[in-house]
Amino acid sequence: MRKTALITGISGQDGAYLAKYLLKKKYKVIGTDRRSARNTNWRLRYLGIDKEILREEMELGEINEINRLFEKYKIDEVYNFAAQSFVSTSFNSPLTTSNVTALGPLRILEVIRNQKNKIKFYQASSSEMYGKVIETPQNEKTPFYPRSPYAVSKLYGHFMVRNYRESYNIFATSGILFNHESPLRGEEFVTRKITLGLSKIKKGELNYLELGNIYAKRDWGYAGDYVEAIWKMMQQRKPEDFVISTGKTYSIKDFINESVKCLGLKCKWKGRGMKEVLINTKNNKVIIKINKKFFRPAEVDLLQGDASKAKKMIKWRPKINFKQLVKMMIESDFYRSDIKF
Ligand code: G4F
Repeated sequence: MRKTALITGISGQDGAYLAKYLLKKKYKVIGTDRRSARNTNWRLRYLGIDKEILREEMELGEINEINRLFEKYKIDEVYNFAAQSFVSTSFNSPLTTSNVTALGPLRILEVIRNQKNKIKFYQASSSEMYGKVIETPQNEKTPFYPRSPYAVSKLYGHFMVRNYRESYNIFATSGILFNHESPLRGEEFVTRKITLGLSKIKKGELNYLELGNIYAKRDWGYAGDYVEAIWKMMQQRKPEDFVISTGKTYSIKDFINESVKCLGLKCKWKGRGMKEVLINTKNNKVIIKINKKFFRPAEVDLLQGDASKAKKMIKWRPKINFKQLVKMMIESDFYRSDIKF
C-alpha cells in the first residue's frame, strides 16, 4: 500500500529534502505552506520535484484548516517542519513565534488525537533548546536551558509531543536536530550568508559582509543526511526522541576560514572584538566586518551533539563532514546560477 505523508513547511530546506526522500520511497506527498508564504517553489524546483507534490495552504494557527486537510486525505505520517524558525526574529516577534512554533504542533496533535485511524507524527525539535548548555556534548538526557523565544517555543512543542505520546498512546516523536545546512539553506542563516556573501565578493558583486558573533560554535551537518534520520525515526516500532548531530563543533570563524580556502582567497584576520576584520591580502580590502546589529540579546555559545542513540537504534550516521559541507555550499553559490530565488 502506498503511504501518504503530510509535510508542513514544504517550501523550506528540510521540507524539500524530505519530500524528495519520501517520493523515492513511493510515498504520496502532500505539502503545506502558510497562505502568506512567498517564493515557495524554488527549492522543490531545484530538486526537480515541484510537479510531484500535492500542494495545500494551511495556517498552523487555525485548527479548522488542519482538520480540513485530515478530512480531505487519508494521512499515514505527518512531518511538522512549519515554524517561525529564525532565532533572531523570535526576539522581535515572540508572540507570533509562540503561536506557530509552540502551539502549531499542539494543534496538529489535537487533530490526530481525534482521528479514528492511527497517524504518526514527527516534530522538528531543535538543539537550540539546550541553549546555555548544562553539559557537552548534549544528548537526549541533557537538561534544557532555552535562550530565545524560538527555543522556548520549540521546548513547549517537544514536551507536548512527549505528553501526547504518554497520555494517548499516539505515535509521536521528536528529532532534536542540531544545525543542518545545504545549498538550499535560507540566506538569513549564517552559513548561507557566508557562502553566498563570500562568493559574491570573489566575483566582485559585493564589497564586504557584516556579521555578528563569530565565536559562537555549532555542530553543523548536511540537511540531506538528516532527513534520512527523520524518516528512520518514524519507522521505529516504538516512538522515541533522538538527537541527530555530527558530534563535531566549529565556530563561525572556522566556517569563514574554510569558505575562504574553498574560494582560493588569501586573507588574514586583524583587530579584536567589534573592530575585528578579515582582509583580502591580494588587494588589502576589508571583506568581513563585525556589526552589533547581528548580535542576539542572549546567545547560544556552544552546541555539540551526541547522536550515539541514533547510531545504535536507527543505524544512522552522517555521511557529509564539515569540510565537504562547506565545499558543497561554496560550489553551489559560486559556480551555479541555476538556483532562482
Ligand atoms: O545560522 P543561525 O541563524 O542558526 P541558529 O541560531 O543556530 O539556529 C538554526 O539552527 C537551529 C538548530 O540548532 C534551528 F533550530 C534553527 O531553526 C536554525 O535553523 O546562527 C548561528 C550562529 C548564532 O550563534 C549567531 O549569533 O551564528 C551567529 N551569527 C553571527 N553572525 C549569525 C550572524 N547568525 C546569523 N543568522 N546572521 C549573522 O550575521
